[in-house]
Amino acid sequence: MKYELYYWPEIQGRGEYVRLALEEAGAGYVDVARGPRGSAAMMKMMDAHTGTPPFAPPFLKAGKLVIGQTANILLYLGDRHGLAPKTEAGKLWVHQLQLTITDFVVEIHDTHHPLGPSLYYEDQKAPAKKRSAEFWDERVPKYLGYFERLLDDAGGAYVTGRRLTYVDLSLFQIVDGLRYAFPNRMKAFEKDIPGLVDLRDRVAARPNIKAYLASERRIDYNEQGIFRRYKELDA
Ligand SMILES: N[C@@H](CCC(=O)N[C@@H](CS)C(=O)NCC(=O)O)C(=O)O
Repeated sequence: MKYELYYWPEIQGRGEYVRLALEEAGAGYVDVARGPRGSAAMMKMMDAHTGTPPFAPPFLKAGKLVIGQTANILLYLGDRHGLAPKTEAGKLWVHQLQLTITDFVVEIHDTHHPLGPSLYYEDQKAPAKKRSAEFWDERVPKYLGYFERLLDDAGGAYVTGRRLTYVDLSLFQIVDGLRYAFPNRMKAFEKDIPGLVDLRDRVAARPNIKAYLASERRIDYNEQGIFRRYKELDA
């Protein structure tokens, strides 16, 4: 079965967590909105009055299933492609971790859009600066400190131990994205998360991920996505 991924064509955004899982699994997929008339097809799926229309991208079409919400998509793919533990407790655990990453992604987004996603960044620069300072003083140490501790406690190469899960792929994206958006802050902070930095490199070196990162399928970071580089926020 060839999956259809629906996500905004110009950004990594939340679609990237799904792309990384599909790429690691070596699964066949089409990034629909990046193809001709793909964005219109994506809108049509969201406007549907039958089935399970998603509220927002990313969503994945897998045969007859249409699955929305990043963590929900990963729950599905993790099970089918060996990117999650097999036990119920293990599945719930990695899903819980992914939902925590989902919360963190919202906070990353809110560093540049603290007043709301519909307003221009230029109209919320001062609050964004304040929010970014709080983000780095309080939230990054709390979230990444948590994942660093889990990694340490697991005693293996990955967050749940010896085997890679989709959570490790997402943590790769988090560390990599923060490096892009906040190079100065990350430079100073990385000494506090040596395990996560190693994890980022370990994931980047996996053959399928390495090939993906070097391919045109990997969209470059830019100032439309979740991770945006604004010098004034990286003081
Ligand atoms: N909780 C959802 C959030 C989905 C979401 O916010 N998608 C963004 C793009 S990254 C979007 O297009 N949102 C449209 C909107 O909120 O109106 C997830 O994790 O997938």
